[in-house]
Amino acid sequence: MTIQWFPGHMTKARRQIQDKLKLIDAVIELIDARLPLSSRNPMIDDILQGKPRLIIMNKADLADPEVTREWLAYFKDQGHQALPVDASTGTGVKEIPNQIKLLLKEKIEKQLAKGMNPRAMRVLIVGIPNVGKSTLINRLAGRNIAATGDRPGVTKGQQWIKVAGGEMELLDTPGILWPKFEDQNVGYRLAVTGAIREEILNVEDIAFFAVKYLSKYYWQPMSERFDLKHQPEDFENPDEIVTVMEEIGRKRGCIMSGGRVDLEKASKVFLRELRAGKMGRYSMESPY
Ligand SMILES: Nc1nc2c(ncn2[C@@H]2O[C@H](COP(=O)(O)OP(=O)(O)OP(=O)(O)O)[C@@H](O)[C@H]2O)c(=O)[nH]1
Ligand SMILES: [Mg+2]
Repeated sequence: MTIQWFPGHMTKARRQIQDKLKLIDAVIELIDARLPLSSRNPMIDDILQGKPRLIIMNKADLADPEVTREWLAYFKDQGHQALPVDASTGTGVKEIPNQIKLLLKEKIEKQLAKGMNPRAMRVLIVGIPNVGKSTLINRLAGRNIAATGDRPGVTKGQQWIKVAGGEMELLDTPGILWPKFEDQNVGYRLAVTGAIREEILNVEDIAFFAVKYLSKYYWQPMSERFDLKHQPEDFENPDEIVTVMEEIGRKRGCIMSGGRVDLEKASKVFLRELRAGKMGRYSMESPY
């Protein structure tokens, strides 16, 4: 993921999706279940121009299931259909064609009433980089079509992929959207989950952000993992958060000559373990 979102790129990405909208019946908007706000495009409603849309909370296997349930209720309240999915193993994927059918119920019924045979539902997958678009396409297709970890934003000739026994057709190239980055916290959340390259932000800052968040909301799994003794009392006090980071560093042997904790190393170790799921499932945004 090396894409830089300059205004020109955004306009191009937007135009590419809007060109494709003419060809399709419905959109699958992929978001990261751990970050349902930060992993969404800020202009998505505007870009999709009222196309029927299914929201898929992907990587649900990594998210806190309780928070995911809250989000599902939230989206329902907003009048959106949403579905938790783990595209990497396929959990929830079978439900997708049914959900799309529900979205297009009226259209399909009209075709039937006219004595027409409903044609395959044509669907476009959209989402920000690294959210799992290629993985989902491959999962739905039951074979490897889209390269995962592929370079985003490269459009080739358009192809339809038949899925769900021919009931549904997917465009083989997903629509790439940009996240909202005016808000620095959005950048940190995306970096914590590994959705954007670490090099863009300072690794100690990313780890600080994560340790602060986990100290507040997921202290138990984090303290168990690193055998931490003292939960911060004031989460807004940076010294208390850095103290936790130092304790983590000591537990992992990240010590410099002179006995001081190597915070950069500690940060890298911590983030690696977090992303590998060693502290269990977590969500970084909740709707309420
Ligand atoms: N744990 C978990 N990992 C997933 C899931 N879906 C995708 N991944 C992983 O997330 C990473 C990115 O997946 P891709 O399918 O390449 O994402 P993409 O949206 O196509 O990314 P770009 O092509 O860069 O825009 C890969 O390492 C996948 O294995 C999921 O549901 N759960
Ligand atoms: Mg891809």
